[in-house]
Amino acid sequence: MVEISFDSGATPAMFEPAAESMPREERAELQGKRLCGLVDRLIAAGGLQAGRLAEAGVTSGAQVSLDNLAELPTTGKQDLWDGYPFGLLAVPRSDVVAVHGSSGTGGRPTLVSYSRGDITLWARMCARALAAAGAGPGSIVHNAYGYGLFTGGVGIHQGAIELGATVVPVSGGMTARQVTLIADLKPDVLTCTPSYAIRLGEALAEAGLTKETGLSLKVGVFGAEPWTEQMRTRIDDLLGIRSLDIYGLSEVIGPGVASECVVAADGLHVNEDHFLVETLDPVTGEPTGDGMAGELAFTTLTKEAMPLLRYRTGDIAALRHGTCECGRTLVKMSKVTGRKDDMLVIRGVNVYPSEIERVLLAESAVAPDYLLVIDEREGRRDLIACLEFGTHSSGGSALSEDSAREVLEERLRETLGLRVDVAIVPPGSVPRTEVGKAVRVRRWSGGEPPVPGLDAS
Ligand code: DLL
Repeated sequence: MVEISFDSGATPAMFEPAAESMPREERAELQGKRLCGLVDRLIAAGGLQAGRLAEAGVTSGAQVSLDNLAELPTTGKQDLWDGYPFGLLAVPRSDVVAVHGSSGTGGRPTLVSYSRGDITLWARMCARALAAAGAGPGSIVHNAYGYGLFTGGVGIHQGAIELGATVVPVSGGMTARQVTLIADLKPDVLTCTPSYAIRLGEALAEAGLTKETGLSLKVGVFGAEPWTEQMRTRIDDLLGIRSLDIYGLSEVIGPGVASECVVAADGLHVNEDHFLVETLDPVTGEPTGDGMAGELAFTTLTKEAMPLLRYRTGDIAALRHGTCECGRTLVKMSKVTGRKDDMLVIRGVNVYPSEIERVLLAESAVAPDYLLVIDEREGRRDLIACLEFGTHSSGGSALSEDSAREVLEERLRETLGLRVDVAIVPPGSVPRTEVGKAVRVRRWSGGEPPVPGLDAS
């Protein structure tokens, strides 16, 4: 792991130490009070969630507590779609100061409304995340998350300002310009998707900018899409930085729901004083225990415009309580290991793309960009992992292309109990992600292969 030294040489300061290191019992009391207040607000607002609470026999916040949380109704993405565009508001429409969201299926985005208070909360949560990464007043944050409806760019932007850092609002894409700005402004923090961090790392290396030649970056705060520990190692090597994970979703607030600290970097501290978190069995909806993987569900305790009760995210992770070396007492979530709806079923075997990524990127001869192709031509259902070979700068593997293919197919079979064909394609042919979230899986039902160089036979 890359050693990062901070100017002070000490553990980086928390942005809101009283809240982030609050004793667990004290926080539970605060959460309980906020939960009662939220339920009262939802009931007062009327609408879908009030209706569901009434069906569950809840007519006042005084009836609810953390102990009976699991008896309260849940919400889901369908509720947002049904209420599009301004459904689920708990404030007058005129109190909404911004909308953000994510691209949804069927062309309609999932839209989320923010009050002035929500925007302030969001900035504080992102400031917490940047401070946990070691940033502070004076840091320069190169923000290559996309700006727009997507919450990544604007969220980190506001957080950096709240922290007193200098933000460079470069947004995604136009990689050559990003390289120039990094060379000239010498940022210490990079914020973008992990797949774009790889793209940018390659472009910086091509321009001769590496740790050895004076690349200024120390730390990266990467999220918005799933990525594995193996991908983290690749990015750390490529950029000579410490990569940290940040998680969030528009429905809850955007980035800043949870993030890793640079001290431990072994899970994401959930800002649970504002976003009460549970893990639920994805099928039955029953809570799973500490350390058990389940679907993350969040209750937005303090959000004003569009508060949500037990919002089921579809993201799979595990929670772990305890006090971190950094001093935070906030519950930690594991990296997201998959999405309920991303699970591939190949010849009866269930597999998440991240499980395949873990096996592929453990082999240093393989470049970090890959694409999983589901070959559905003429009634087939085969999985092909398309990889580039030998373009990873710190490769160092003695394997030839043919032996790498054999070794990886064998490891995939052993680990997943599934035959995955490995196709080594020419350098540069796996599509790179310049803007937005990486696409790791494509279906191939006929015509041209989704990756040039993939044998169509
Ligand atoms: O992706 C918010 C965000 C922006 C998070 C920048 C981190 C950094 P949405 O576009 O609404 O919001 O997408 C939310 O992205 O439910 C997860 O499936 C996925 N996701 C977000 N962060 C991570 C992460 C933003 N660190 C959806 N690891 C979520 C894995 C992530 N998946």
